[in-house]
Amino acid sequence: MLIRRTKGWEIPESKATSESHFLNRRAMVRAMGLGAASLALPGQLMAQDKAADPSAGLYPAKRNDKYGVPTPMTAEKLATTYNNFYEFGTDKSIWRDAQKLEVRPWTIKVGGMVEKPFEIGIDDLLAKVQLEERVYRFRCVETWSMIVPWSGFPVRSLVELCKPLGSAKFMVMKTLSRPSVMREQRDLLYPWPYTEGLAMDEAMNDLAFIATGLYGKPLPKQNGAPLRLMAPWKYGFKNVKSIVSVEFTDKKPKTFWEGLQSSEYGFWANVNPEVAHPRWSQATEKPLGSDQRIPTLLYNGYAEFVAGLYANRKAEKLFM
Ligand SMILES: Nc1nc2c(c(=O)[nH]1)N[C@H]1C(S)=C(S)[C@@H](COP(=O)(O)O)O[C@H]1N2
Ligand SMILES: [Mo]
Repeated sequence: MLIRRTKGWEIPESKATSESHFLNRRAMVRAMGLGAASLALPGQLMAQDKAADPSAGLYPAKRNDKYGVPTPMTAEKLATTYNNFYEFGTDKSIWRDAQKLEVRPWTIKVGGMVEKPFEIGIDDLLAKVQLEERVYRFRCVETWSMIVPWSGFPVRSLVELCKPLGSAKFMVMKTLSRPSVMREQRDLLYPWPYTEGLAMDEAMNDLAFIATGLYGKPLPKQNGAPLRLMAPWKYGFKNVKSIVSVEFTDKKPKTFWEGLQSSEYGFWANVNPEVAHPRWSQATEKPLGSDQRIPTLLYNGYAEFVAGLYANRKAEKLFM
């Protein structure tokens, strides 16, 4: 029954409403029925946030180009006004609703198979890590893609702070529960909170990143402030936003998408152009802002860094 509900993710992006719709500000304002008093542009809203955000001074961070600097960069306005964040709604234009999310104070709870469970505030966490900027390719399972500069720190730095037991096999991350502003969380047919995870060797891989910034500024709320996962060799849905819980376990976690539709979305979710989604091809992708589709790359172009992780996992469904 769940799987028969028609939602945005059930159709490939190419068949969904064209994103130009979301970029026409007048159309957007009209569609949202906003009055003149609330005609703020994304840029203005973000400038206000920056003033209020105690971490604003940490950005921009020094760029690390070790994993390449793919081009062309996606326009900031596109990456920050075309989003998937189902807690706020099932269409791509949730950026404005997401501004209601308060990201201070923000506490991350660390537990499960660790030496000692603890909680840490986001600004204390930011003080303990070395921020850097990485320009990564990003590929949504719906076949749209982007190239954006994330700021943040390696997942490995977070793992080291958490001190998991040697017997832990997976790292599980969950999004905030706050139905008062994350209105879709009132719909109990979804397996909230949004849950994702990595195997420990994936979490320790150089490429696995926690993003806390975007385009040289603190992460916009719609992109998952104040911290979200960024594993660029996997489909976009792995990259859980607005994390409040990090747990270590020896059992493979059941993720949000597996809970919704396990025949189509699995745990590993590595990008592979040769393995089609049950309802559409993954061979090509449409960069945000472009009319032309381009070929999708194995592991989203990051095979040299991550293919080795899967050498002994060939029996698993690595590409869904
Ligand atoms: N909590 C949460 N995290 C999430 C999602 C979501 O709906 N909720 N959507 C995922 C999907 S499907 C994609 S493609 C990316 C989109 O990230 P972006 O909006 O920053 O481009 O976030 C991922 N992380
Ligand atoms: Mo996605």
